[in-house]
Amino acid sequence: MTGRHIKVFATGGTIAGKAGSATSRDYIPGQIGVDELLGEAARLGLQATLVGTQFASIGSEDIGPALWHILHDAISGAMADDACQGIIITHGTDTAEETAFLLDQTLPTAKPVILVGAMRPADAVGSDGMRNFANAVGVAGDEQAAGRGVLLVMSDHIFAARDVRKARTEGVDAFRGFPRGPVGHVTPASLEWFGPAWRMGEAARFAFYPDMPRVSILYAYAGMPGDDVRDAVLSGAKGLVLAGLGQGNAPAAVREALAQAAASGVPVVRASRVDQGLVDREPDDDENGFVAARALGPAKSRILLQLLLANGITDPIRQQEAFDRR
Ligand code: DAS
Repeated sequence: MTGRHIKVFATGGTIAGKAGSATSRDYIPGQIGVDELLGEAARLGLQATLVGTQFASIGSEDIGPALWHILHDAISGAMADDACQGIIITHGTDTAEETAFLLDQTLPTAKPVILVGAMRPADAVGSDGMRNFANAVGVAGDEQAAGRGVLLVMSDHIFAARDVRKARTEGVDAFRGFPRGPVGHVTPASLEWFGPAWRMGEAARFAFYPDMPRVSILYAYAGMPGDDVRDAVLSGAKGLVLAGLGQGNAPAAVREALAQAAASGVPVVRASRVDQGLVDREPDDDENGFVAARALGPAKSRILLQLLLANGITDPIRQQEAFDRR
């Protein structure tokens, strides 16, 4: 292969999964090594030189701080390597949005960093893995992919890390962007951006720390007691994200307990358990010391609050600015 020099960091997931049958419902993620994946890709005649490293062979439900640390170090090294023009991370889809957003906030935007996965294992009929991978190679090798932060490529769509959410449990078209939809469209034969790069030349927004403070997500429900909040604080949460009802609401007892937590120095972010829609600030937030998640869902709100705390940003006004930012 010739063309742009791209590093491929493999972590497992369904894109590397095998069922042992084209029609089986069950499969094991992380069965195909990066060498086999790149061997398959070589047969497609992609215009890129791909160099792979296997960092893990796991489902993304098991990805967390230890692997994030390894990935962050490796990508930082690739960013500093003049010979490398783009980086692809193969990843399970379940937590892809969290890894993408964490890297997005802690890396400069100088080179394309692309996450890619699949909803169907490699040996399933109609498998989406190799097409998604070929698309990711096209995006990672495109100069215009820089300056957009970390991107996720799935089902011919290119999403920005801040927008993207897994919105379906099955089917190849499982991801959505909110508040923006896809920022581009890609096929193995074409690539179209829907607008110019919006983060050109940006430095990392936050320093990466392997050990970040514990932040718990509290999923709100009808009849939720304030004890759910107090239990989380007692068990060591240093910050709380409410996956609230509607626009970040909760029963009065929960709001009271959250206000007490915020007053005692445990910051509280109000997000929503609803898949789409903004959670804006409301008048009580000033009094209660709450932060509104705006367009971020609970999972990414948790990561942003961890980053803020790890970087020593404890003032709710500054925290709100980080949630307001695009
Ligand atoms: N096994 C899940 C994961 O690794 C599903 C997937 O990859 O699509 O996230």
